[in-house]
Amino acid sequence: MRISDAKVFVCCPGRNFVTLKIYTDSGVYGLGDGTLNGRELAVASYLRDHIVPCLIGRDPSQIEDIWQYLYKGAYWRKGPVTMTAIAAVDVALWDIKAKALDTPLYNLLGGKVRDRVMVYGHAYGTTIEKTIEDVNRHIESGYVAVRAQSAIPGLSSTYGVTTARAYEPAQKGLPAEHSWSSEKYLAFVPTLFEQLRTAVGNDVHLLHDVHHRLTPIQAASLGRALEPYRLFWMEDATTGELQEGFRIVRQHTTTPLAVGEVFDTIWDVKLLVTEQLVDYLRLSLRAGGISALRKIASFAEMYHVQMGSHGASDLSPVTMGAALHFDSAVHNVAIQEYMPHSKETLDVFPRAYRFADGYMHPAEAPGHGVDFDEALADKYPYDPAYLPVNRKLDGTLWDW
Ligand code: EZ4
Ligand code: CO
Repeated sequence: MRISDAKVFVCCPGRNFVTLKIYTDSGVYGLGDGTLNGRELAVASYLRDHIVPCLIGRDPSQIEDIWQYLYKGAYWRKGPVTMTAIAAVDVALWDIKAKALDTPLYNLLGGKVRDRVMVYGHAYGTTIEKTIEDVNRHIESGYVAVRAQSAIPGLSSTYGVTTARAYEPAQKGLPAEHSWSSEKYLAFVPTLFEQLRTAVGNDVHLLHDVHHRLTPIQAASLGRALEPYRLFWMEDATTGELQEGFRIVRQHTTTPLAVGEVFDTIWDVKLLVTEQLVDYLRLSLRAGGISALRKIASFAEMYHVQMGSHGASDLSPVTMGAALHFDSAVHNVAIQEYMPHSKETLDVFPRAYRFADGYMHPAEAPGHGVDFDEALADKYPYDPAYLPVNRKLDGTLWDW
């Protein structure tokens, strides 16, 4: 079998997605997701202009060799654009191999180690009361794990909180500006979780995302203050570029720590894993695809670190569909983030995975089980949108 062609599609069924379709001379095709929220066209060009010409004529069964060829062969390694583009190719090739062998993708990864994949949903509210109501709504619809974010009193906007029915991190047009105060945030969040834990009891996993907005010592202090409420994890408590920063957080708190949705390679987690500074890695298939994430998971497994992949709705259903095969087959996967896609998005990506009672079930169809309706996608042209930036109250650009 040979790769005969590959095409890149950019569409916006409610939000922007980049989709790679690899065709073979046997008629089997594979689909990969090349979406990098807010930087979509950079990946589309990387794929179209630099990768697709190198793929034509190759044997699609040689997934590892093609991965190495694209990673090492570029000379310029790592980085979100490169790794997202490699991920799109890698996932499409795994899809082709599983379809060619007429089996669900999880079978090629060692087979199922669990019946279903625990997911966590996103609850949010403009007040503590509304946040508790939203967490309860999630519990009523079956979720066993819920992330809770609440507007911070005294701040005009908070990332992760909206009054809209569905939360979308990117906004049309140029980047919005949010305001930030670590002091107001630190004074508020323990009260949120105190009331939340009292309201929902002990049977549900509660999670929280700090979005990298605290310094290591502030993160340490928040982790300690949240200990009585027994979080499943505190996510992105501080920025991850300096892996040593997590030593400070870890030294001071037993609240479990998760990090990594913005990481691209195994190198980004080396110290975090070998020093056991975090409990969960949040890299998604965007970080180099199934071939890369398997290695990261095996490395983490040696150090009692588990996986809990990023699963926001700005990754396309192709990533979710493929991730569920990875999640079903990899032993040290603990949980998967799940932000449901809009109806417009789901119509463009017919799929065979499903959500039931707080858990996701991978497709049982051959491949990863997610398809792409090109004609429908054509009706939704690219529409620029950006993630917001975040400034402290004095105007200093801050982390998020
Ligand atoms: O901010 O996917 O844990 N989930 C998150 C997401 C990310 C977005 C960025 O594109 O933090 O909402
Ligand atoms: Co996050």
